[in-house]
Amino acid sequence: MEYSNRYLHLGESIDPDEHVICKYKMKTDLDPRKAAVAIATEQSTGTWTGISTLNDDILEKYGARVTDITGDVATVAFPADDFSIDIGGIPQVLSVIGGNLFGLEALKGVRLEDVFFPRSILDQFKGPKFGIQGMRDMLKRPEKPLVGTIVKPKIGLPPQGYADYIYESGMGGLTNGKDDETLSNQKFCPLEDRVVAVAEAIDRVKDETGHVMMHAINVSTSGHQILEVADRAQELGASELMVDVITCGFAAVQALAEDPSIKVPIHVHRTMHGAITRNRDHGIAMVVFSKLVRMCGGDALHVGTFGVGKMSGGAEEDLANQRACVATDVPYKAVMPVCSGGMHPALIEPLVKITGLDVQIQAGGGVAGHPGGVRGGAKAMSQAVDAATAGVAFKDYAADHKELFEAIKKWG
Ligand code: CAP
Ligand code: MG
Repeated sequence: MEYSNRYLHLGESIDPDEHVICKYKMKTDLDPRKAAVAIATEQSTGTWTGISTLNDDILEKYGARVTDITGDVATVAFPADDFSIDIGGIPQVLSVIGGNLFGLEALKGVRLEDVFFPRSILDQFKGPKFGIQGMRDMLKRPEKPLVGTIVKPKIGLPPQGYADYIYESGMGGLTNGKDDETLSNQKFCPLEDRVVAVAEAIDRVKDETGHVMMHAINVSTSGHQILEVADRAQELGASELMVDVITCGFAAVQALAEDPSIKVPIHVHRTMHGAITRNRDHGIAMVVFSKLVRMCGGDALHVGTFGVGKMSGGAEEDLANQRACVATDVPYKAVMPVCSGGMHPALIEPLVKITGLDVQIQAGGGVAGHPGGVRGGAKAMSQAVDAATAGVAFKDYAADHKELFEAIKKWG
């Protein structure tokens, strides 16, 4: 390999309005400058050897620049002109900042830790249509955390049994329901039948109690069908749509969010992200995906449970995701951060101390596993959220709230 030091610009100051700036954590036996140059070269104007077709003008205008190496983290700045958003979009962005570099022999491991986009690129995306405020308005829930469930078992229930679960959840005070990521259009629960039955259940809850709820129908599917499936679900009464961003792609989130006929929020699940984000020495940090989801228009996004639930992640990574959802330095509405995975009522007190109130907390097992059934679990979750909002200690609140008491007894 012949890597040219012409990509090395240590100490040079870079205009953040003209560049996409990436932080790469590197594991290498080489001089870290060589490893960083390998990234800058491969991902911009170069290849593994010097080439006669690369002139100074092209290198100067489009070559990436390694501007800093601190410890094992290299900063690489890509000129904004290296990117093509009108045609290309996030797939093209990812092929630059997160493409071939992961396979380079020069690096034993490399992790894209963070990315910063210039305004000229951010302005080419629309961000969420609803986001935190829009969802709160729709749910008539101005202040408290949203509280939801993932219907469990994740597969197997027929449409009516499924809708009964949502009815019980709504009667117990939950604001949100959602399909699990593996539920789609299986024979035991066809999507159209499920949408209709769930919409009826939500209407019944509203008629009987005035309580408003939404449920995200999983429309994750092949690219050529996703808009059609989403339109059909909405037409039949879906109040929210769910898409799996890693398996369907960022372009799928953007296609749904930017379709003018879609008038409901988009809940973004991230199944399979752990294959890319979990290894601290290789892959892409979730915060990068969180930023891209916001650009593409996801209204709610799974950010992890800050170390309290069942999935790996941890407070630091999850805080970065939460910040990416709500930061005010980008021209978009704030995304609702969703905490899911092993949650149950007794975990809400420590969670809300970290997250604050602008969050959607949801539990599958933590609702359906309650001794009082789904309604009991929903009530316990709602009580836990009420206590956390009021800043009352759970143990005290549980003294006169039976369902929360039972949840703490089982899981606390
Ligand atoms: C939660 C969940 C979600 C996870 C995924 C599940 O169910 O529906 O898919 O939250 O993790 O099937 O595990 P439980 P993440 O409440 O029963 O655990 O949000 O971190 O992507
Ligand atoms: Mg799930």
